[in-house]
Amino acid sequence: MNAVGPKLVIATHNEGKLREIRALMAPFGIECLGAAELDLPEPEETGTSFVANAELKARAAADLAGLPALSDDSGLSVDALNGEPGIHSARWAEDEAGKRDFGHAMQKVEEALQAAGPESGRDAHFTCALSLAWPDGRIESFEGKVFGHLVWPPRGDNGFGYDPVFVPHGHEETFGEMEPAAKHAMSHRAKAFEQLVQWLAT
Ligand code: ITT
Repeated sequence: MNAVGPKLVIATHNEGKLREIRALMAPFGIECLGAAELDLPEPEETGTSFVANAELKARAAADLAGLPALSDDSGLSVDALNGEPGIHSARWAEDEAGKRDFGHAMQKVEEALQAAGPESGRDAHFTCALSLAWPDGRIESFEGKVFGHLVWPPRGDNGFGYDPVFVPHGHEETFGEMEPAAKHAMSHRAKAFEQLVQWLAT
């Protein structure tokens, strides 16, 4: 049995992710500390994959806090845009001053899709890489994906980021319209989390 408790750093500065990871962790009775609570800096994401970026965030937090740390690197990949924004999903939302606006990011994705033309389709998927790092150097990573299509205009105020334009396959509501529990039952984050939990149980 692999163990992480009793305290785990959730190595993210994104409140939407923190809320979802806390909900997924709730049944396990582990005290979750957010990176902001511990005043941890945001490391520069220099990796070229979701897993590489998740690993550098988890490693930095575990080393600084001296506690096990769980990080999340995630994003939206659009088929017609050769997988962009992908690992650059947060950057697509930044204005010239570096402030994030996901209304702006969704608009940019829509404009790029329109430019690609209708024959390119509107298929997209979310990916989530979760990495769990320990202060002693151990690190484990897990990846989950959810496939669907993009709609326009954005719909719903739940979730965060690109949720209002993403409809998972087999559903009609966007992640922004779904109740949080419905998103947690099928999301990229939930799928990565399932693998993490299975690994913890081995
Ligand atoms: P941390 O690095 O501090 O965790 P971040 O927001 O910078 O926070 P990422 O680099 O992983 O995180 O950026 C991924 C972006 O992709 C994120 O800002 C979201 O807007 C978007 N994203 C990730 N998961 C999402 C989800 O479940 N629903 C909607 N958008 C999501």
